[in-house]
Amino acid sequence: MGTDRFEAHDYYLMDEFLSDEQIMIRSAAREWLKQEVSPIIEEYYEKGEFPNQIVPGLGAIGAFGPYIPEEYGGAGLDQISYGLLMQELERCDSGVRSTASVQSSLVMYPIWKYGTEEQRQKYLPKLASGEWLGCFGLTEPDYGSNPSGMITNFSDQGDHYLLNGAKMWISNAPFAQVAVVWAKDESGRIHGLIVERGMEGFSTPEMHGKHSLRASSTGELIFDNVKIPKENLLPGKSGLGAPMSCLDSARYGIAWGAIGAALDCYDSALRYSKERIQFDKPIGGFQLIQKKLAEMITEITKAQLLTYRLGVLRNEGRATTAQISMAKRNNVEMAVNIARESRQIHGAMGITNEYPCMRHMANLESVITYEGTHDIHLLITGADVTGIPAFK
Ligand code: TGC
Ligand code: FAD
Repeated sequence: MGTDRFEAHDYYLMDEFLSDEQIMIRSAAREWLKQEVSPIIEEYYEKGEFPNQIVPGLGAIGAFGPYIPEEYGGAGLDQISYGLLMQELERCDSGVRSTASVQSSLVMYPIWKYGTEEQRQKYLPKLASGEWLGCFGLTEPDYGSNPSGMITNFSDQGDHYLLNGAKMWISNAPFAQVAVVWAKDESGRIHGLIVERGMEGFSTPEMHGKHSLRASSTGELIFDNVKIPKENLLPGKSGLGAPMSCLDSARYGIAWGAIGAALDCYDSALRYSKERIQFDKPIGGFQLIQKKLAEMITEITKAQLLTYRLGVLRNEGRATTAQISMAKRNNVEMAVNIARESRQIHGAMGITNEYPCMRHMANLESVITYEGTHDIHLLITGADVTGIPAFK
């Protein structure tokens, strides 16, 4: 990829809703990404590796635990700042945003919300700085959309628990120092356990062959009679609602992140349409190209409005799971469509690593599936408006 020429687009002057602090946080993240991540992201995407060297920088811009209180090393920011950070990260690459989402909402959040004070003190500062990376194990080979069916289980052995089972499709599993794992007790109730790398019987093989989210590492978590100290259970909440509340926070971040990917695709297409000459004029002068661009910025603007309002509701503690599902579903589909249109505007160049659209397009195929598939989110909205769940 050449120099990162990204310029933000704010068609409805949404920045007027933002505080100076929020704009500053976003600018700092944007500049750091342009300098440190954009120049290397295509190379790592092609290699199929996460660029581990960016982890301290992610910690420094506040991407790990943006809304976790400062006393635990977090940035103590509001939900809109958190969203803006996710937007900037995904503007660069969904895999980079994924790492921050998992760390913040799926690892730090449950430890902060449901952990003991000792657990908070032990893990949160190291996770906030990036000294440690974490992962979140909910999905299993036979239980994806239906996590309540999970098989992974633990039994009480008096002075410790014994954990058995396997998780699959786990972001950052191959190198995470710590995993928040959801497993059933002997009565079938779901609990969160903190599992650390190095515990006997715990392995994390990497999964290969992804055509999407290639700059993020994905793996399995395998538990073969792993002894878990009793103090590693998250005592604050049990049942499926515990992991689901973490997903609310991560899905909210994805709603913002998808706008970032869409903005990058739009920005690149707009610039290309003014520079590329065919039939003696810039292709941006043809009505069919203008239709694509006009529809892109319209959809981005609608998503920005939806998501900003959701952020206000999150700040007030009023956003519902179903509202979050609506935004995740709408924005990811919007971004997928824009990535595809952007790729077409770039013609053959659109399939190369000179431009970001094909990488975003492929990444978004993961984003539309993880954290609840597109159709599961539709069913969440359906259940909310009718009062009749149609999952089973
Ligand atoms: P259901 O009967 O609806 O609910 C069971 C219990 O859970 C409670 N609950 C929630 N509580 C808090 N917040 C939420 N968002 C909640 N959603 C549900 C619910 O109240 C109930 O509690 P109780 O006390 O009455 O028992 O559950 P169900 O089994 O019918 O499933 C519903 C369904 C399908 C909507 C849900 O399970 C679902 O969303 N499935 C999708 C699974 C998913 O999103 N997995 C994501 C894995 S993590 C991931 O993908 C990370 S990607 C990382 C990256 O960014 O790289
Ligand atoms: P399935 O549940 O098997 O679904 C297959 C199809 O059936 C989908 O189209 C789905 O919409 C449809 N379907 C399922 N149930 C219904 C229904 N009731 N009604 C109608 N249609 C239905 N998980 C983690 O726990 N931690 C992670 O860090 C993590 N990272 C991931 C990273 C990547 C790159 C990917 C791709 C996935 C990751 N996941 C992670 C897993 C992800 O959450 C699951 O893939 C997702 O929840 C869907 O589960 P599944 O793939 O088993 O699909």
